[in-house]
Amino acid sequence: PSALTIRATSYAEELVKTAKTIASPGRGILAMDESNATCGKRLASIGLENTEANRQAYRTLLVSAPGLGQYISGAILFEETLYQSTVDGKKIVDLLVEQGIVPGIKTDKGLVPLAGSNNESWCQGLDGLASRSAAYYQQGARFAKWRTVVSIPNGPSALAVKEAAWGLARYAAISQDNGLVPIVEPEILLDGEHGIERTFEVAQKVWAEVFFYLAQNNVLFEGILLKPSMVTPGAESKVKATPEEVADYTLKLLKRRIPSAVPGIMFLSGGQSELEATLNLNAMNQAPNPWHVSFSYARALQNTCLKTWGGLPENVKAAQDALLLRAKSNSLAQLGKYTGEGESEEAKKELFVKGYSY
Ligand code: 5MM
Repeated sequence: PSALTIRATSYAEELVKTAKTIASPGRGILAMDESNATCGKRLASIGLENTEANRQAYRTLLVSAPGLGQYISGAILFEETLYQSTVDGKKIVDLLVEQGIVPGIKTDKGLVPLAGSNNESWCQGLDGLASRSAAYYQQGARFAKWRTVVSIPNGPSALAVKEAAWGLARYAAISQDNGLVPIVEPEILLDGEHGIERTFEVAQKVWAEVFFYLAQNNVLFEGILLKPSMVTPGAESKVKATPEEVADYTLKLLKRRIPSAVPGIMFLSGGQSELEATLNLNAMNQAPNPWHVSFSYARALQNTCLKTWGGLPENVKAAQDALLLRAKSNSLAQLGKYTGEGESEEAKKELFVKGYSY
């Protein structure tokens, strides 16, 4: 029997193939799965109303950027987008597949207060997840995303870490049973004044528990992707870290905690500026890694693009160029070949918002 039969899912071979396709050299993930509430905040920042038509116009702009698939291997969608068409009436999923981009779906139902904790959160969405995942697969999704958060200033309490890890593991097993490669995302929020050592300590705890419960739930490690936070000082720390320091700590964490069976590590940007996120990724790829170390950015891919668009049809091309520039820069960073040339002032702006909640 194949080694993959450890996971009793009929999708095992396909999961491994999907994960490998997403973790292919020079490519990463475009996270464009903002829930309607978050998308509303993004649209408000350029003076647009949060209507379905505006969300459709923006998502059409993103997925139809010419040649995007050269740098982007997967796009995470919110449920509305998975079932939506472009403004010209083409199914968004079909357009992604034509671009060589695997469609993905956010399956978590968002964060709510965790009773009994120190003002921490937990992530909802396990009820009905199997049938939702099966329906998303039918609709063309081949991978899923579940984002839960851990706060350093609020603890993290042992309870919050355990809940986050257990929820991710149950989600991962259910996703794999339904043909979706689960992206496992315990985001350690940037908030706080702590130094990089403290983030490192918390990240070690979190990932130890996540892998303990993934194993307990018989999750096939070859058929998952991770979406970790980079190990950095808290956003309000007086001490800043260089890309080399971030890379050292982050790689040390991965080496200690992440089995090499996992094909791809797709970092989130978490409020770093577009440039910082690219430089940090590039620093991590200066030497070969056991995994594909890449990106799954939302803000750090979309910020300049959104601002450039400003909701005006005549700016669509310039906005797509801005997206392609970020995608290409991060593609080069995935290969360790980014030089920082041709970057705008907008790309250097920090995107962190204190106490930010999606
Ligand atoms: C795109 O935003 C994602 C979904 O957020 P909400 O449903 O909570 O609105 C979010 O999970 C995102 O994919 C990750 O946080 C990574 O985004 P950043 O901006 O940190 O790279």
